[in-house]
Amino acid sequence: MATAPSGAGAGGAETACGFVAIVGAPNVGKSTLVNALVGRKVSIVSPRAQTTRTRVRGIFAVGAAQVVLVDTPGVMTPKRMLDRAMLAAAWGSLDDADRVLVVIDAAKGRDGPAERLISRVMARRQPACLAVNKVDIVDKRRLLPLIAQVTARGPAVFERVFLVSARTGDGIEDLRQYLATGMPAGPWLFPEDMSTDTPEALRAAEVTREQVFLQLRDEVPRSTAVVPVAWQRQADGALRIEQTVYVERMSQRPIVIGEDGQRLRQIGERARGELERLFGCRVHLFLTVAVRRQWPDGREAYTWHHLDKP
Ligand SMILES: Nc1nc2c(ncn2[C@@H]2O[C@H](COP(=O)(O)OP(=O)(O)OP(=O)(O)O)[C@@H](O)[C@H]2O)c(=O)[nH]1
Ligand SMILES: [Mg+2]
Repeated sequence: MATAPSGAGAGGAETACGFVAIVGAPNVGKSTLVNALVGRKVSIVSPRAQTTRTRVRGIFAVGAAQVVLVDTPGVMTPKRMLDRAMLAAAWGSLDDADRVLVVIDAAKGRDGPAERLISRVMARRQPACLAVNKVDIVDKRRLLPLIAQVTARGPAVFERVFLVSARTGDGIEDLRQYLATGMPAGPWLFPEDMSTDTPEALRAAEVTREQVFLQLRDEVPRSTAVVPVAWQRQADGALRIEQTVYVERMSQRPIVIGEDGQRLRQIGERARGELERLFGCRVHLFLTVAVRRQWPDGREAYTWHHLDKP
């Protein structure tokens, strides 16, 4: 029988721990779902596709079972080197996974991208389940035909199908319980109070990147990056955080900065508010906007925030 690190596992029961890889097309709500399952925001969310760039782990426990969710970039046809790195991150996550959770958008059903994804997952013959997300935006009368459609290839495709709304929380508890029950016996890999293993400086940079996407939408390319520069705890307990927002072209710099610096101030203000909630202290955030040419095809662009396995 496996032993848990001290504090892990409830009531002395045999502990379990495992990885669940979350895969799906861009924008189906994978990161929102991870946040809903964890109960905290660990992965950033935006209305535009390809928000998640690397694997992001979200951790939760039910009873004696710890579940490590691996949020991944949306699976798409690669066009640039950044895409290929993102794709490798998505598919690579399946190698370590005890279970795969495929996510599709209820409004789209099994469209072309979903179909291709499901075929690839099936070919791997790993235990997989399906979450049909965003059921809140679908007419209830369409749900039954939708289940029939998604399970059309026979019961062997997915062990279970869940209809969920990561936004409203509908169906999330069932999915949590199910994922926890399927974890293999073994010690917990992370401390009980840990909800992600992303280092704080990177989480902070992601919060700013989320604001860039939320406020500028398609005005800046999705390759726009935010990089941590400095991180300092001050004597009064406040955090002093410096970050650089990298855009691809000189012409995009004024878009991020805005007239009289208005846009950048807005981005900084909102990010700061979120960071203060996240870290529970006062935050002083300093943002610089810089241009990095050839970003999308330069390796440097994404290797800096690649997270190693624990
Ligand atoms: N109505 C509704 N919207 C949702 C739901 N889940 C996510 N969304 C929205 O869908 C959009 C994309 O959500 P994300 O969680 O960033 O999607 P993702 O699959 O992680 O996207 P990528 O990281 O780009 O692959 C955001 O605007 C979310 O607010 C849901 O259950 N219902
Ligand atoms: Mg995402």
